[in-house]
Amino acid sequence: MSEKSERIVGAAQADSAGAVFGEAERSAGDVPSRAPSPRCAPPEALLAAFDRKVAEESRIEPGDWMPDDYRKGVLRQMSQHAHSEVIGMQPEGNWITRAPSLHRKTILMAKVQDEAGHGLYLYSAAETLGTSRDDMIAALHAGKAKYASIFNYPSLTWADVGAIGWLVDGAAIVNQVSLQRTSYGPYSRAMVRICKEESFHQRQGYQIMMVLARGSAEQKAMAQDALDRWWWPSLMMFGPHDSESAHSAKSMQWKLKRESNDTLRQRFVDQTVPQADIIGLTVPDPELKWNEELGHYDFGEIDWAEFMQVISGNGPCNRQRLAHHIRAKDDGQWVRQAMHVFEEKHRARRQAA
Ligand code: FAQ
Repeated sequence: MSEKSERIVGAAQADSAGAVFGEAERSAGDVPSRAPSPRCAPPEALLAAFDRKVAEESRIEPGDWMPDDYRKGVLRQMSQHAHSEVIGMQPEGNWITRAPSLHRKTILMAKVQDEAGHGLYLYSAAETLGTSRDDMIAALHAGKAKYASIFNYPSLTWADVGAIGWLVDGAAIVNQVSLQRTSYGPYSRAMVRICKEESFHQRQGYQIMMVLARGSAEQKAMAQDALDRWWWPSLMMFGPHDSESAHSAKSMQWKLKRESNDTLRQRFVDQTVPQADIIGLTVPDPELKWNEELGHYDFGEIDWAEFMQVISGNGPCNRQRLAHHIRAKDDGQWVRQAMHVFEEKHRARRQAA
């Protein structure tokens, strides 16, 4: 653990989660218990207290005792989530200079900035677990930490910006609404705010698609082509089938995950297919069919070989996405240095006064 990480663990343990997101971020029913953890209690008692908190739907807070595997599990998921938000800026960022009007450009810029903000909340929330943002980013750059597979597909046309908002943000919300009840306090509070913004993102994407679908034959074809290319990768966002999901059993037991990959994927399909119908677009799945008995859509099998390729670093844009992130970090190094020097200068002045 780096010196900076150790400082962060110390701060997180000594301080409350309110210091991470501020008191204003908490809802009335979401106030963490501030009773100090009985750190000198025997391990079985600590584990029993942790299990009880999880069972009674209390949030686990940064200063609370938690099993090491839980800490690692939350950190893995939160850091991957943070990386997804930030890498996810690239496909849409690609269209900021080419948006079809000033109005669309300002909306898209605000949306992409929101994603940066989501990354920042999540990195801050993850830092409460005793690692630094620098360490998390180093793991991303070394290929040790993943980010959502969807962002390794190219955004080829303006309709792709619509499809990303409609489908990718749409899938993200379905997942994140359930994560508002995740057991780790800072993560669940970050999700409340993020969901509000993602919901706006989803609508703006759908509205782009609606306008294109109502437009000329060429515009409608562009919208259909975007749906054709983004549909299956959106379904992959929910991860492997429950039967193949390495982390689900533990994560569900800890209430880190509240609903399974397949349950969330089905919910996304059920809510999105009627939206496609309304704007006259066709979901590219010949096996898609309403199942009256189950009250759900049946749908075709995902290409899992493609999914595995993408999450192993071999998707269409994996290398480009990481190279861009590394370049942007290097290019911003002088800004971070200048900020540290400025901070030091002011601290020295305050101390001298
Ligand atoms: N892509 O055992 P499971 C957004 C990996 S935010 C890449 O089922 P788990 C906003 C998984 O990490 C989108 N890797 O894993 C936005 C694990 O590998 P590991 C991000 C994936 O964690 C919109 C292995 O496969 N949202 O889009 C994927 O229980 C527009 C085994 O899988 C979140 O991160 C995948 N799709 O379930 C931004 C939500 N699926 O770690 C910009 C939080 C699985 O052992 C523009 N995360 N893997 O090396 C979660 O809910 C979960 O982590 C899942 C995966 C559901 C993603």
